[in-house]
Amino acid sequence: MRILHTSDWHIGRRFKGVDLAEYQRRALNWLIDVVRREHVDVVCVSGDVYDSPMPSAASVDILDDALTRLSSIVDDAGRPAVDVIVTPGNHDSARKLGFGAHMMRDNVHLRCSIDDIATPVVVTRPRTASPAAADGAPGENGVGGRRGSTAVETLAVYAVPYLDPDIARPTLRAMLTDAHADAASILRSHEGVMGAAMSLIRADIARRRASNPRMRTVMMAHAFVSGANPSDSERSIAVGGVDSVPAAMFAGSGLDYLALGHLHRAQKVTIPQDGRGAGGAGRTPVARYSGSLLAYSFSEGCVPPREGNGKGVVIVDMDDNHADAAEPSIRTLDVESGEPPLVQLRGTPDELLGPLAERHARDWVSVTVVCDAYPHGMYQKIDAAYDHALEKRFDIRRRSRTDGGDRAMANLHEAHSEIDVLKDFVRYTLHRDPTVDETAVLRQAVERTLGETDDGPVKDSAEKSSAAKGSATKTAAGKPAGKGRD
Ligand SMILES: [Mn+2]
Repeated sequence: MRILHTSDWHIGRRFKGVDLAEYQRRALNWLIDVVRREHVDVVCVSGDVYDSPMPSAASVDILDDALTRLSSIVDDAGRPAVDVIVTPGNHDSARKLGFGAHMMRDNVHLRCSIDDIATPVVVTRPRTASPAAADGAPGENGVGGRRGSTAVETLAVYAVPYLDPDIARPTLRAMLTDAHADAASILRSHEGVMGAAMSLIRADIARRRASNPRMRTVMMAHAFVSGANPSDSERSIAVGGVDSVPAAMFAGSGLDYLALGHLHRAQKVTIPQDGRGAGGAGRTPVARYSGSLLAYSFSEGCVPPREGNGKGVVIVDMDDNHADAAEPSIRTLDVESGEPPLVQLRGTPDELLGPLAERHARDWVSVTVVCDAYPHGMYQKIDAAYDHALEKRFDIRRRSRTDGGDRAMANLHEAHSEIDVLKDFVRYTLHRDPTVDETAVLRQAVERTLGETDDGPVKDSAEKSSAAKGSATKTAAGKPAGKGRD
């Protein structure tokens, strides 16, 4: 059985104002080609399909097109060759992504409901590797099965949508109660709800393996498994300050492969053996994050920079010729999205406008200018030197060491007026007092800003400001010594 594991498509995502739809379309075209070329049996999309719970019409079109084409791939006999399994992530609306799930083609599985987590998608295929093994246990005639063939291998895919602790807890509690398991102890945490899900899934795996010891298992989950390495483009899912589930939870679960989504960097996750692994059904899975389809933050650029930013999908091969199953074999393939290299550049104005600009003129760059003082016209020069300077920053260094270490940018306690704060800021950044001209500009800006506030036409604000004056008067009256004494 060949599985393609991918996640975090984030269809509809923009990057620093750039629409990524074109690159997402190219990446999915490539993915569909891979599925066809590599004779993939099952495609697992582990969450964050869309970037938003309210995807645009254009985003819905992209997913519709991908699912239609994937599910239309046929084998030599003209039968559907691919099962596509999709689960929602923390960016998706499970309800909306799951719309029409029951009416989809038999080989399209939108698994968006918590009720289904312990009911796997069962995929069967004719056994290919070893014809001699055909005397084994007949596989279940599940979805996508080849009817009439008893020489089948069976894969059970548990599809776990992103489990929000507050939303998932009541449902999981009811499911555990139905299963006569301990339902009282689900903590309000990712560990709590994933632990509950795992206890239901473990029990189901053990039950199915009892009748079909050769059955292979995959679990899709959208979660932050502790020990893994995040990037800058995942949205935090912390609850009570904790955002992760311990990797040890999956030890001895009976799973063969854990297809993770959520973290955008592709990586293997080590599941520690904790002793629970002993016993027939209790194998410990190989676990991986496939990573996102495209790079969605500068922190995901690769070294050396290259098109597609090293994003990949995972190809997992498992045969079931032995009940004492070997570890699945894993390959990763680079996504061909055409996404330009994402590059973070840092240097002096000369470096940035010289050699670095030559090398990275067409890349998508984040530029940090290191200098003593704000160089005149630098924004425009950067834009002239680079086609896509998507981020521009300045790291202004102090000119002399006698300036006094960690001087504050502005001292709000001692400032008497807005202009004092601005003058402090000029001293902090340029290490000198503002000139007369500069002071005039600053004063003008302050007056204009204050004027705009005062001109506010709303009666409310007049009342508020008089109320504020009132309280200020009271405070002053209460502290006749005035400011500076407390
Ligand atoms: Mn994501």
